[in-house]
Amino acid sequence: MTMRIAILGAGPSGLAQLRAFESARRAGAEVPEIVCYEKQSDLGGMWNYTWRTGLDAYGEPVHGSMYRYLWSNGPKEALEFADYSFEEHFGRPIASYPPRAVLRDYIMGRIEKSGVRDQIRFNMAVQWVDYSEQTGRFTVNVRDLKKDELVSEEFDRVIVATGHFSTPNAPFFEGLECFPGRVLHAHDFRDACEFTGKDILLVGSSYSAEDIGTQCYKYGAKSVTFSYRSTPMGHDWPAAFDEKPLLLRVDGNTAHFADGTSKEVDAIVLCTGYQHHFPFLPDELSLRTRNRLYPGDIYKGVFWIDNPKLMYLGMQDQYYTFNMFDAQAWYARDVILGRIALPDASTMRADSEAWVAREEASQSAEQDIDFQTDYVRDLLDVTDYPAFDVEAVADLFKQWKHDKKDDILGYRNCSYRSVLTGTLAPPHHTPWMEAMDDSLEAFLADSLLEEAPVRRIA
Ligand code: FAD
Ligand code: NA7
Repeated sequence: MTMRIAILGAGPSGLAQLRAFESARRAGAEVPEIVCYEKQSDLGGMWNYTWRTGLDAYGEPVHGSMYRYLWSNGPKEALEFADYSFEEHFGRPIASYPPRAVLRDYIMGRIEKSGVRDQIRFNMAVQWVDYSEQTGRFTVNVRDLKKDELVSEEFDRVIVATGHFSTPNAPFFEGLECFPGRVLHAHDFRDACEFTGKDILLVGSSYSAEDIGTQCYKYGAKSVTFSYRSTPMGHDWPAAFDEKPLLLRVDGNTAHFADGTSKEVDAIVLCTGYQHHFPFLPDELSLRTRNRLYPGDIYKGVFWIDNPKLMYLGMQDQYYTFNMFDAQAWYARDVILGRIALPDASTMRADSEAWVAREEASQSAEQDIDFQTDYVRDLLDVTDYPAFDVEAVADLFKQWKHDKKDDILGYRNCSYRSVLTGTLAPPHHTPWMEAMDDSLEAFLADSLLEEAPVRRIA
């Protein structure tokens, strides 16, 4: 009987897995039967924008956390698929920090080219996964949202690719329940224009706080106050920005901070991160972790050690994204195809613990980047994923960190060199702070015609 594989989710990670098998099939391998379940009506995962918040049209939790006017927060050269360059997709070089619609188009392009769309069942929300010790197989129970019907199928392997930036971590602060303005989590943030002319408070000091705060400023917020728990971002902020220690309580419109200071604010955005949340998995199969570079209990960052027939993709905190998901997917594929043998459980656990210990010893962002680079390299070395210079990508990330430090509102105007094609990205025709239209058409218009100076060359 042909082996059957279920992929849960058709975001960049699930798509990487489909693409990995397709490339083996085209090279002549016999591949298993694959079914990818996706609860949205299209592929692309987080890169699909939805205006909805809360529940979707079928009563399922809305997956999307992306918002209007979102531009890539890292250089596109650092996430480029090694088997499909940006130049191949767009037919010419494009600037380094594209808006969401452009990255979505790129993700779509590779999938349309590889012809795997018919393996995805859309509007199918995975409800529950069981593993039977007797049969050695999984039963995957899925709600067909359009028909409002529960269907069950059996599989030999399950690959969880449902993402982990969708279920809010939303702490409580005294007085929030009586705050007279809007209180929302970053997951529900959609449009910065809502906060034009307002004083806003963002709790958190990581990517969401930084990006939502700068974006609200770009679209006219009067002031932006960040509240950090551990460390401030420490950028050279313009006068409208302020960084305060942890929020202690809210009294009417007044936010009180741990240093005894206070500030009147109109709205509060909790940029306090996300939970790894797998309501469709039993306890014994469920990954429990905070957002970190190397979650424990999974070998090679992929295989559930207690039952490696279950795999997870993309569960790490991410410098690397699309190409790391590819590296994981190619490795998972080769284990499934019997090309790579897994060691016994104690060896897998010892290996995973050594990575976790190394992550914990890391003391800087540069060391974190080197750590994830080594992880990606470790996976790439044993598969036929097209070779690319991961160490050069690490240099791009380090350059990006410096560029952000130099100019938090201007780093997206920088250009970087593709490690695949060697092409230095052209500058965008409009500086990011002035680029109000985030459509694909606006981004691509004239992008080759303007000869603005390149501010930095990686
Ligand atoms: P996702 O993209 O989240 O896809 C998971 C898929 O699983 C979704 O399609 C979802 O509908 C589906 N799913 C979930 N539950 C079920 C279920 N029960 N049944 C069926 N299907 C299900 N990365 C970058 O590289 N650059 C950026 O600029 C960037 N910006 C970001 C900004 C925001 C606000 C966020 C939240 C993330 C950002 N990321 C960025 C990271 C982003 O998460 C990854 O690029 C990528 O989308 C992760 O892919 P994934 O497939 O692992 O997860
Ligand atoms: P992250 O990167 O996981 O960061 C979460 C932030 O929230 C971080 O600054 C945390 O502070 C802070 N946090 C978490 N819990 C609390 C509480 N209880 N009180 C105060 N502050 C808290 O999530 P992001 O949403 O920023 O980024 C996730 C992805 O979305 C990322 O890939 C982006 O590209 C978009 P800490 O530093 O731990 O003290």
